Amino acid sequence: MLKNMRLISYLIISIGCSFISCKYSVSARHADKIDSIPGRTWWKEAVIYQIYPRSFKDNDGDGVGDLKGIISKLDYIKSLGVDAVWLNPIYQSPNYDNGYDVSDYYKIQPQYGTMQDFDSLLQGLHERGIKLVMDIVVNHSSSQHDWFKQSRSSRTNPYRNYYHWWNAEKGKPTPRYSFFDVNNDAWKYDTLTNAYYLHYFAQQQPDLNWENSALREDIYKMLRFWLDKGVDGLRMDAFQFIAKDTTFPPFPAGYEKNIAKYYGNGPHLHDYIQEMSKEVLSKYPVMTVAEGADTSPEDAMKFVDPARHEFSMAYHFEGIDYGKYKPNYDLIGFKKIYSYWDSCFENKGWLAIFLANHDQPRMVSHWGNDAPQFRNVSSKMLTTFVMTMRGTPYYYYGDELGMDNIKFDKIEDYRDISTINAYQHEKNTGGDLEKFIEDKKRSARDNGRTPFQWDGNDNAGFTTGTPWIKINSDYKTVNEAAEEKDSNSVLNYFRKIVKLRKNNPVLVYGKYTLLDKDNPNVYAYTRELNGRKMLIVLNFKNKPATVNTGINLAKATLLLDNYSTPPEGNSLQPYEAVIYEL
Ligand code: TEU
Repeated sequence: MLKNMRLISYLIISIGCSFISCKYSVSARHADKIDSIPGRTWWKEAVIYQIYPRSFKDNDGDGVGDLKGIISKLDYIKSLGVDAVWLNPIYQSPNYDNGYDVSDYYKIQPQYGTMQDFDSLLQGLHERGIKLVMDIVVNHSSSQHDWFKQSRSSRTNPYRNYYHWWNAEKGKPTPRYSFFDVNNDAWKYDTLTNAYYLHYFAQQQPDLNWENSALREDIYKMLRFWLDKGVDGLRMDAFQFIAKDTTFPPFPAGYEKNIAKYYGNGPHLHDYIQEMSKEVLSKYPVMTVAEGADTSPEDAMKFVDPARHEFSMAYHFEGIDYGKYKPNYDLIGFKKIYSYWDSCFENKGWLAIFLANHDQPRMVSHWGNDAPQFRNVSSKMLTTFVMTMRGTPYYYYGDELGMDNIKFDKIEDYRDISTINAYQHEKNTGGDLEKFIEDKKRSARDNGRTPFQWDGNDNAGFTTGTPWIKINSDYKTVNEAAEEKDSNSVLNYFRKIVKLRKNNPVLVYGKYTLLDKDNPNVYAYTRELNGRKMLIVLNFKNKPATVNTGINLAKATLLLDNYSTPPEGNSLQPYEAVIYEL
């Protein structure tokens, strides 16, 4: 049945060929011998669409997105052709870090709706053949979680060891850096029991103590609860940090510049993951993706080497952190990173491919060009990159419209605890606040968290109330309704390339080879599988560029181009993206 459906869709694409610039069809003689591919699974072939629930669609007019809002847009999600939705946390939370501070793992955040809404959402997705990936945040909980309330109440409380405490009579604990703390101090003194507790993130996010087997059992129980509901995937938040050396040895000066190295991969990390896998994950047909395997390919491989029975895939941060939001990053270095990581995972293991998520500024502003004349074309070019690399594409809501950074010019507009506390830190330490605000226009997480732009009406059709965060003023032109009507829109390009990827396993499993590696403007590579070969050329610059792949294109078939006129020879227009079948 599945095979027939694949064949039918293959034929439809071969015959109908509805690409914008599709000059020729994908020839049936090149049909990939997909059944002979070892290790095939749905999550390698999937395109995963990430929804930030606070900002997707508000159904009840309180200015905050909700589950009913998502339910009302299920047909839109289906129309994208994506296979799975990853939802950022929707559990009960006081929302200091927008849901990444969970106060009850078994309840739905009331602003988002009820458990019944959740069940309807899951059912609605499944009815449309779309899977659901939940965010699992267990490096820390909220300080309002009952475990923490108990833990802090007395030194002898049974939940005391659910968290990391340092009794003050031992003196001050060895310094640990906190990502979101105003003073960057990860130890918070609590008078109640004269002790410090550890929080790698905000004060309101105390770190859970994975060294305690009772805590681990509670986490496994919680995972079973969601998996029993039929959830298909789990995104394991900040997972490289869960295991700690509880003697808290001192780190060398400057350790905070490489947190992953010192905090990541603590003792027993992989024992815990293997235990979790044995107790829970192996008993369900579930996909798992580890966030933050961000030290080295060797460390990342430990999470996903199939022989180790840990997670399905991981995402690395070396690509996303590259250049740290500098206006002009060096493309040669960018290519080197992606090529190196691909080579390390060529024979086993699997990676995610992404250029944006809720912790990042908008893809087009960060990696492309959001000036009006380049926004569309560079969005499409970046989308082409994500959809033609080896690895599972994770695609962030709104990028399919070409949504860009909002670039707030005052701190009062920000909602993100990391930006607000960093600003306060800057202020307290006499930093340059103007520069801070300028930098944040490029780098702040809130740039990527503004409401989805559904139409050109009030509040972009996101809410009838007052939105929890400002809406990007470009919504009059950049919105779903307008882009639906334009066959040349970023949105319709996204749909086409999703289809192209899904109908051509060479783009999923094919060997990746970098070409013209020293070209500072163009990223060119081939993907090859079972006699099929595709060439992808991407001009990452705002000016014309040439590429030298050494491939004679006379017999090549142009499959997709983000310009309406095909490239002439080896010349590419600004941000041009072309896919050929060779
Ligand atoms: O992020 C974990 C993580 O590694 C962050 O330090 C990330 O590098 C940082 O947010 C960049 O500014 C996860 C979530 O994705 C993030 O939204 C949460 O705030 C964080 O965990 C705490 O739960």
